[in-house]
Amino acid sequence: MKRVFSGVQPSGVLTIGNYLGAIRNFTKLQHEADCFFCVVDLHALTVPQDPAKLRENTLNTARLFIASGVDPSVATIFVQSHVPEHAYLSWLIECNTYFGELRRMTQFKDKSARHEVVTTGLFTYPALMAADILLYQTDEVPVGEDQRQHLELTRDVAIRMNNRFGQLFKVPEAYIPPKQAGGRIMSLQNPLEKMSKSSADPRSFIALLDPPDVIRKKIRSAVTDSGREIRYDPEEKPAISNLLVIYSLATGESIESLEERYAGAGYGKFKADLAEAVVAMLEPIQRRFAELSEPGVIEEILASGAERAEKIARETVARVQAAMGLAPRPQRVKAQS
Ligand code: AQP
Repeated sequence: MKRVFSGVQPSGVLTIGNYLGAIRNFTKLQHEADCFFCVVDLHALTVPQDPAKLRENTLNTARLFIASGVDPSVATIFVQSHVPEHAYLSWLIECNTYFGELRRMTQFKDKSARHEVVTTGLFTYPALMAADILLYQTDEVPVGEDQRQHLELTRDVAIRMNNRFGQLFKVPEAYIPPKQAGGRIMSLQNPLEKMSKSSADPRSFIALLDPPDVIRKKIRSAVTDSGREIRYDPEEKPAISNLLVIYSLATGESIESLEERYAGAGYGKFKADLAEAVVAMLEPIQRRFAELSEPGVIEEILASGAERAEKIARETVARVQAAMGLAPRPQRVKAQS
């Protein structure tokens, strides 16, 4: 059975971008692969976080996986920092990754431009992501388009280390939906930027836990393009194209059919109907999320997920340690006096 790994940062409340780009695909893949879905809290630390909020977002991200349809009796759900091998393998990978490779990463360029203080963790983030994936001998990684470059780097480093030290890792493939299928959902306030859960402007994203009235308000105030025509044309009409993609994914109706149905209708009617479609898509997720908030439920799932993940992670780390020449830790033979 093929193995799948994907991670989501608890750097805020998940958005419909995270859901349509990645998590919705988790629910499909879980029935055909051995899946590991991880809340990557160590990645979130690469930019400043409020500790109490980070703890809350970590548990809520795991709850949202399940509320979105990931079944913990089928897939392994766990928190990255509960399996210390992630940070350990990251160091071994950093020692095989080149400065120039990391400097080329566009996510580093974007995020470092947005923060006054830039940590080395933000710079080496792709090495930790490579460790996450390679620890589990992963075949496939379901992610949004923004992670393509990091995936390419993961593959390059895996091939390099396999050539140098012998077969250590499976070389993973990316599983990225095309743009029209949710691979890149854009901000509601600037359709040239992707939707992000940590954006300073909450009107730019729809969080999976936004109440219906907030969703309606955010969609009403979403920017539109000049003209009144509702047409999919990402070059000329990036804002409406983004809203059409969201509408199509929320309802299953094709973009062509939506274009026909709203020909001449104007933006007001289109946005009002879109808002109801998004409210309806999120209603079952929000209902299940509330049920999962009972104390102890998510903790039990995460404890068993970490146990399962740890077993595989330890096997990979032991293999890499030996191949790279790290001396095994000796066992004491003499009894202590
Ligand atoms: N706008 C998006 N459209 C489609 N997919 C997206 N993803 C993120 N944004 C979009 C995918 O969601 C998964 C989890 O992402 P992440 O939490 O690891 O970090 P990110 O890619 O940096 O997502 P955010 O929401 O923009 O987080 P912040 O604001 O903290 O940087 C990934 O598979 C990602 O591709």
